[in-house]
Amino acid sequence: MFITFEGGEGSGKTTLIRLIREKLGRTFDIKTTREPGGSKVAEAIRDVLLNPKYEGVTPHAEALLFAAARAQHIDEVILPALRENRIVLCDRYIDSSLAYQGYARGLGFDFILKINRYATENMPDRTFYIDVASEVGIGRISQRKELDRLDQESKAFHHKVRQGYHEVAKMFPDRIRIVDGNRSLDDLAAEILEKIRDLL
Ligand code: Z5A
Repeated sequence: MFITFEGGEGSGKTTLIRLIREKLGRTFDIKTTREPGGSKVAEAIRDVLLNPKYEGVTPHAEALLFAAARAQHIDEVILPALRENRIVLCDRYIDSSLAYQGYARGLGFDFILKINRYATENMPDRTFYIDVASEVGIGRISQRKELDRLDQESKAFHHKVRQGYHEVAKMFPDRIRIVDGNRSLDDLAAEILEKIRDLL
């Protein structure tokens, strides 16, 4: 079972994955991972993508680098874990590329789907999109960490990302579940856990 978590910055994905892992890990063998990154090579690509010192990355290069990191991550980490019958919980995957590069950057969904077809043919079994207003999410993380190159984008960009996710959810209604992120993390984890248990 390959499950992904999507959302804007500060939507709570990282914390939710940790909470769900704690609970599900009592019964199942869980592998948690993230994008961009998850393996040595993909983490190196992550640095190029997110470190503000690489401010000249063009939109097309950005989209291709995310896809390259994904190609490495899926072959090296996700597929081996699935072959061992582990449940993979992944923080972001292809829907991030659709919402950020396809929609907010304006490269288009077709372009993103096309380049990602070279990266992987594997789609998640289920995706939870944690929906919160972009100002809420950015407000949460700005107190916590140094903002990376994409965090530093304009408010308008982050607002578009959210709109993009809603368009992506319409494209994949069987796979993507929209979860209202304006609740406590414990409530959110309980709801998602119940949905995962139904699936299992
Ligand atoms: N990106 C892309 O453009 N294209 C792609 O294909 C891919 C990624 C794969 C990765 O950033 C960046 O790459 C990301 C998209 C882009 N860019 N931006 N901007 P990252 O991995 O560094 O960060 P992130 O994925 O955006 O996650 P995050 O900022 O760390 O947030 P989070 O994981 O969703 O949330 P969290 O760490 O669990 O929570 C953040 C804080 O909010 C924390 O203090 C929590 O306690 C608090 N929080 C969260 N939810 C709640 C609720 N419900 N109540 C109260 N407090 C909460």
